[in-house]
Amino acid sequence: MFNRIILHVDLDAFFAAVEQRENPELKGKPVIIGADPKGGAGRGVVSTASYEGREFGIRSAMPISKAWRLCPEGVYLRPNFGLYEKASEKIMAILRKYADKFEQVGIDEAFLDVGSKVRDFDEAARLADRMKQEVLNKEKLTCSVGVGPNKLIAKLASDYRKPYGLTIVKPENVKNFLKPLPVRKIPGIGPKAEIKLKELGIKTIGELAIFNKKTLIEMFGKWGILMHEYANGIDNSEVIEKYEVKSIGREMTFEEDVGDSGVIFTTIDRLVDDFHGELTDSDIKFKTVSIKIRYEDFETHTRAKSLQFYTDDRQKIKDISKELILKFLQSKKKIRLVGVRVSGLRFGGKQKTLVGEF
Ligand code: TTP
Ligand code: MG
Repeated sequence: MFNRIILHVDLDAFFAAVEQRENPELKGKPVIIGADPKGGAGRGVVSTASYEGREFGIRSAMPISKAWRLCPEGVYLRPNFGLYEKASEKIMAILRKYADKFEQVGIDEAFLDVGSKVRDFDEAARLADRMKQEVLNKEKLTCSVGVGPNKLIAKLASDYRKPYGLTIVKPENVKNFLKPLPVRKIPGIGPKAEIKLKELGIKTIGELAIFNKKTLIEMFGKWGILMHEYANGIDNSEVIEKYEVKSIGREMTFEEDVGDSGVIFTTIDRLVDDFHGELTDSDIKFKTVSIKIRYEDFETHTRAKSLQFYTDDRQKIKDISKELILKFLQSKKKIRLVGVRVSGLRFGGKQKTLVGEF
């Protein structure tokens, strides 16, 4: 836990910046992404605004009708999530290379543990600078980076100077960095906690840091302890690699190469029975089934079939797999391996993503 060096990266005005990149005419203009303003009568909220739009006072989550009043001359666009996701994927792939451990948070944020890549904070600053430049050169988007001894400080630091900022907070400067910041900057302190703290006479993180812990616990329970630790710059949480499940399946290498189609078919049934529970347990549906087959001479083939609809039907996976594999069973060669996989996944009603630790 000692001497960690953590980076936090956050893209600047992300949705709006991507739109400005795609359409250079929008550069330098107030671009507001969100609900349809309908000439000021629109319902719904602002997702984000370009920095030009922010000069009019427009902020994320503000009613779109209010944004319209503040800046009727702005360019109002509905979000194009597919476009932002594509940009995000490419940027994350760039950032990942700079880290020992990488944790994406949301669409435009990531934590990087760079402990073994650099020896000290000065080297970390240079690495962060190179990284920012690579994102700008390759993806034509700017990000802000914070460097600190833990995730909390790195996150607050990336937010400190924006856009295209780089803020380094060395361990010896943590206290002074935090001191003047409003308590609302601490992740988890929302408007309600802010009011409660204000009643105690606490407005800044510095005031919270020296406040009586017992009173905080009485008021907030366990969260009071954590809040006090945060205010003192303590955060031992680690950067956790997460991966998104893109497909689910199984494959099997036979002890002895197989020539009998019947054995292949029962193996397919077994493989499907083996992983099908993962789909139902996690409320996952699929659209595509693919098979893999490897002959005794290691020649390998895959084939896939996509359905018109999402399903989690077990029998369907079995039927399609057998249909796909059939033509490979006509060969005289014996089979060394078979595999079945489903992809094109849709996660439950709530669109949750499956994450796991490496
Ligand atoms: P943020 O990183 O919070 O905001 P931002 O990237 O637009 O601006 P900043 O320069 O301050 O980082 O969020 C990333 C994207 O998430 C943002 O571009 C749009 C979306 N978003 C919403 O849709 N609604 C919201 O309330 C917020 C905060 C963000
Ligand atoms: Mg951002």
